Amino acid sequence: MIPHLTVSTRIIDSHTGGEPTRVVVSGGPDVGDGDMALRRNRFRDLHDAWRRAIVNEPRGSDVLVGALLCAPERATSTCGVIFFNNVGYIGMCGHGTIGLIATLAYLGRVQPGDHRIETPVGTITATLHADGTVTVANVPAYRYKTQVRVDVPGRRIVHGDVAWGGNWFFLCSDHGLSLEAGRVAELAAFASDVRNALRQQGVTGPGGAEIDHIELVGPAVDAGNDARNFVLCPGGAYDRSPCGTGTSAKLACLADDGKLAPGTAWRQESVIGSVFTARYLRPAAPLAGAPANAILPLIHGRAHVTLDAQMIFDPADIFAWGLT
Ligand code: PYC
Repeated sequence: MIPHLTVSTRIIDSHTGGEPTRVVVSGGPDVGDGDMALRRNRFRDLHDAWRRAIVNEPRGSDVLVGALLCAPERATSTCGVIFFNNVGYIGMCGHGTIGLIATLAYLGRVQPGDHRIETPVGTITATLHADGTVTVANVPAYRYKTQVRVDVPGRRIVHGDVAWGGNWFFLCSDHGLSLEAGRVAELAAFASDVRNALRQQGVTGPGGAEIDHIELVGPAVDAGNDARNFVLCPGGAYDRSPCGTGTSAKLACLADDGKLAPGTAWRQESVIGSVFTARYLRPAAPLAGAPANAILPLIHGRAHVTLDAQMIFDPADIFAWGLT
């Protein structure tokens, strides 16, 4: 028999509206204690090979979002989580949180009800409903800049809003493209050019924060929905789901423009036609650390578990720790 070094790392995959999440439920890197931002930094600085081993080829793919399940810092939280992808770490992940709760429900570790989850960008609440769907009360979202003009070399001049929904987004509707599943390569190439133009032209979030998600916005295909999006993720893959943090950013822009009232449902369709139903609340009092126009987004969707597996590290496999 070929000798295997098995590190007993258990991973559970799910998908949320077509977008996969791989939760490391045990045997992952030891990122110590402290808040999730601190643990994320340790993960990044000391254990980045684990990220590649978990989500990159040959075990994973560019599309996978990884989630390291952590013990919470506070007794009032169900757990902590650090989200990562093929190129690095992301602050929050809406589809990933829905996948995480579906995973914990599959393991019998959570029951219907509210669950506080610590993330590197703040504590959120995920509500597991009796029918298996999940509502994520995300971190506060807000629009930072309105209709910024960007000259995309070789393409066109576009305008977009810079908004925070747990990650930084540039939301652009004058892209001139049709948001169809059959055109994702064209959409990704365009969105990637927009992201490069933002970098070159110094368009950032506050304090120079990189805008690493590009959201192309367009009309819904299904008449029952409100809008469709195409979201380019930091590593070049596109989000198969409507993107929970991107939908939160969209809600912040709609709220600022007076185009959506608090509590009103917004059905956000992804480029492959999967849907999140979103709403927002206005905070009753100013939120610490958030601007006056911040809103509280609620994202509702469903994930399905697809795989329960153990990672195997073969000492003879030069790619056991993933491709860079
Ligand atoms: O659902 O927030 C999200 C997300 C971010 C990146 C991929 N999905």
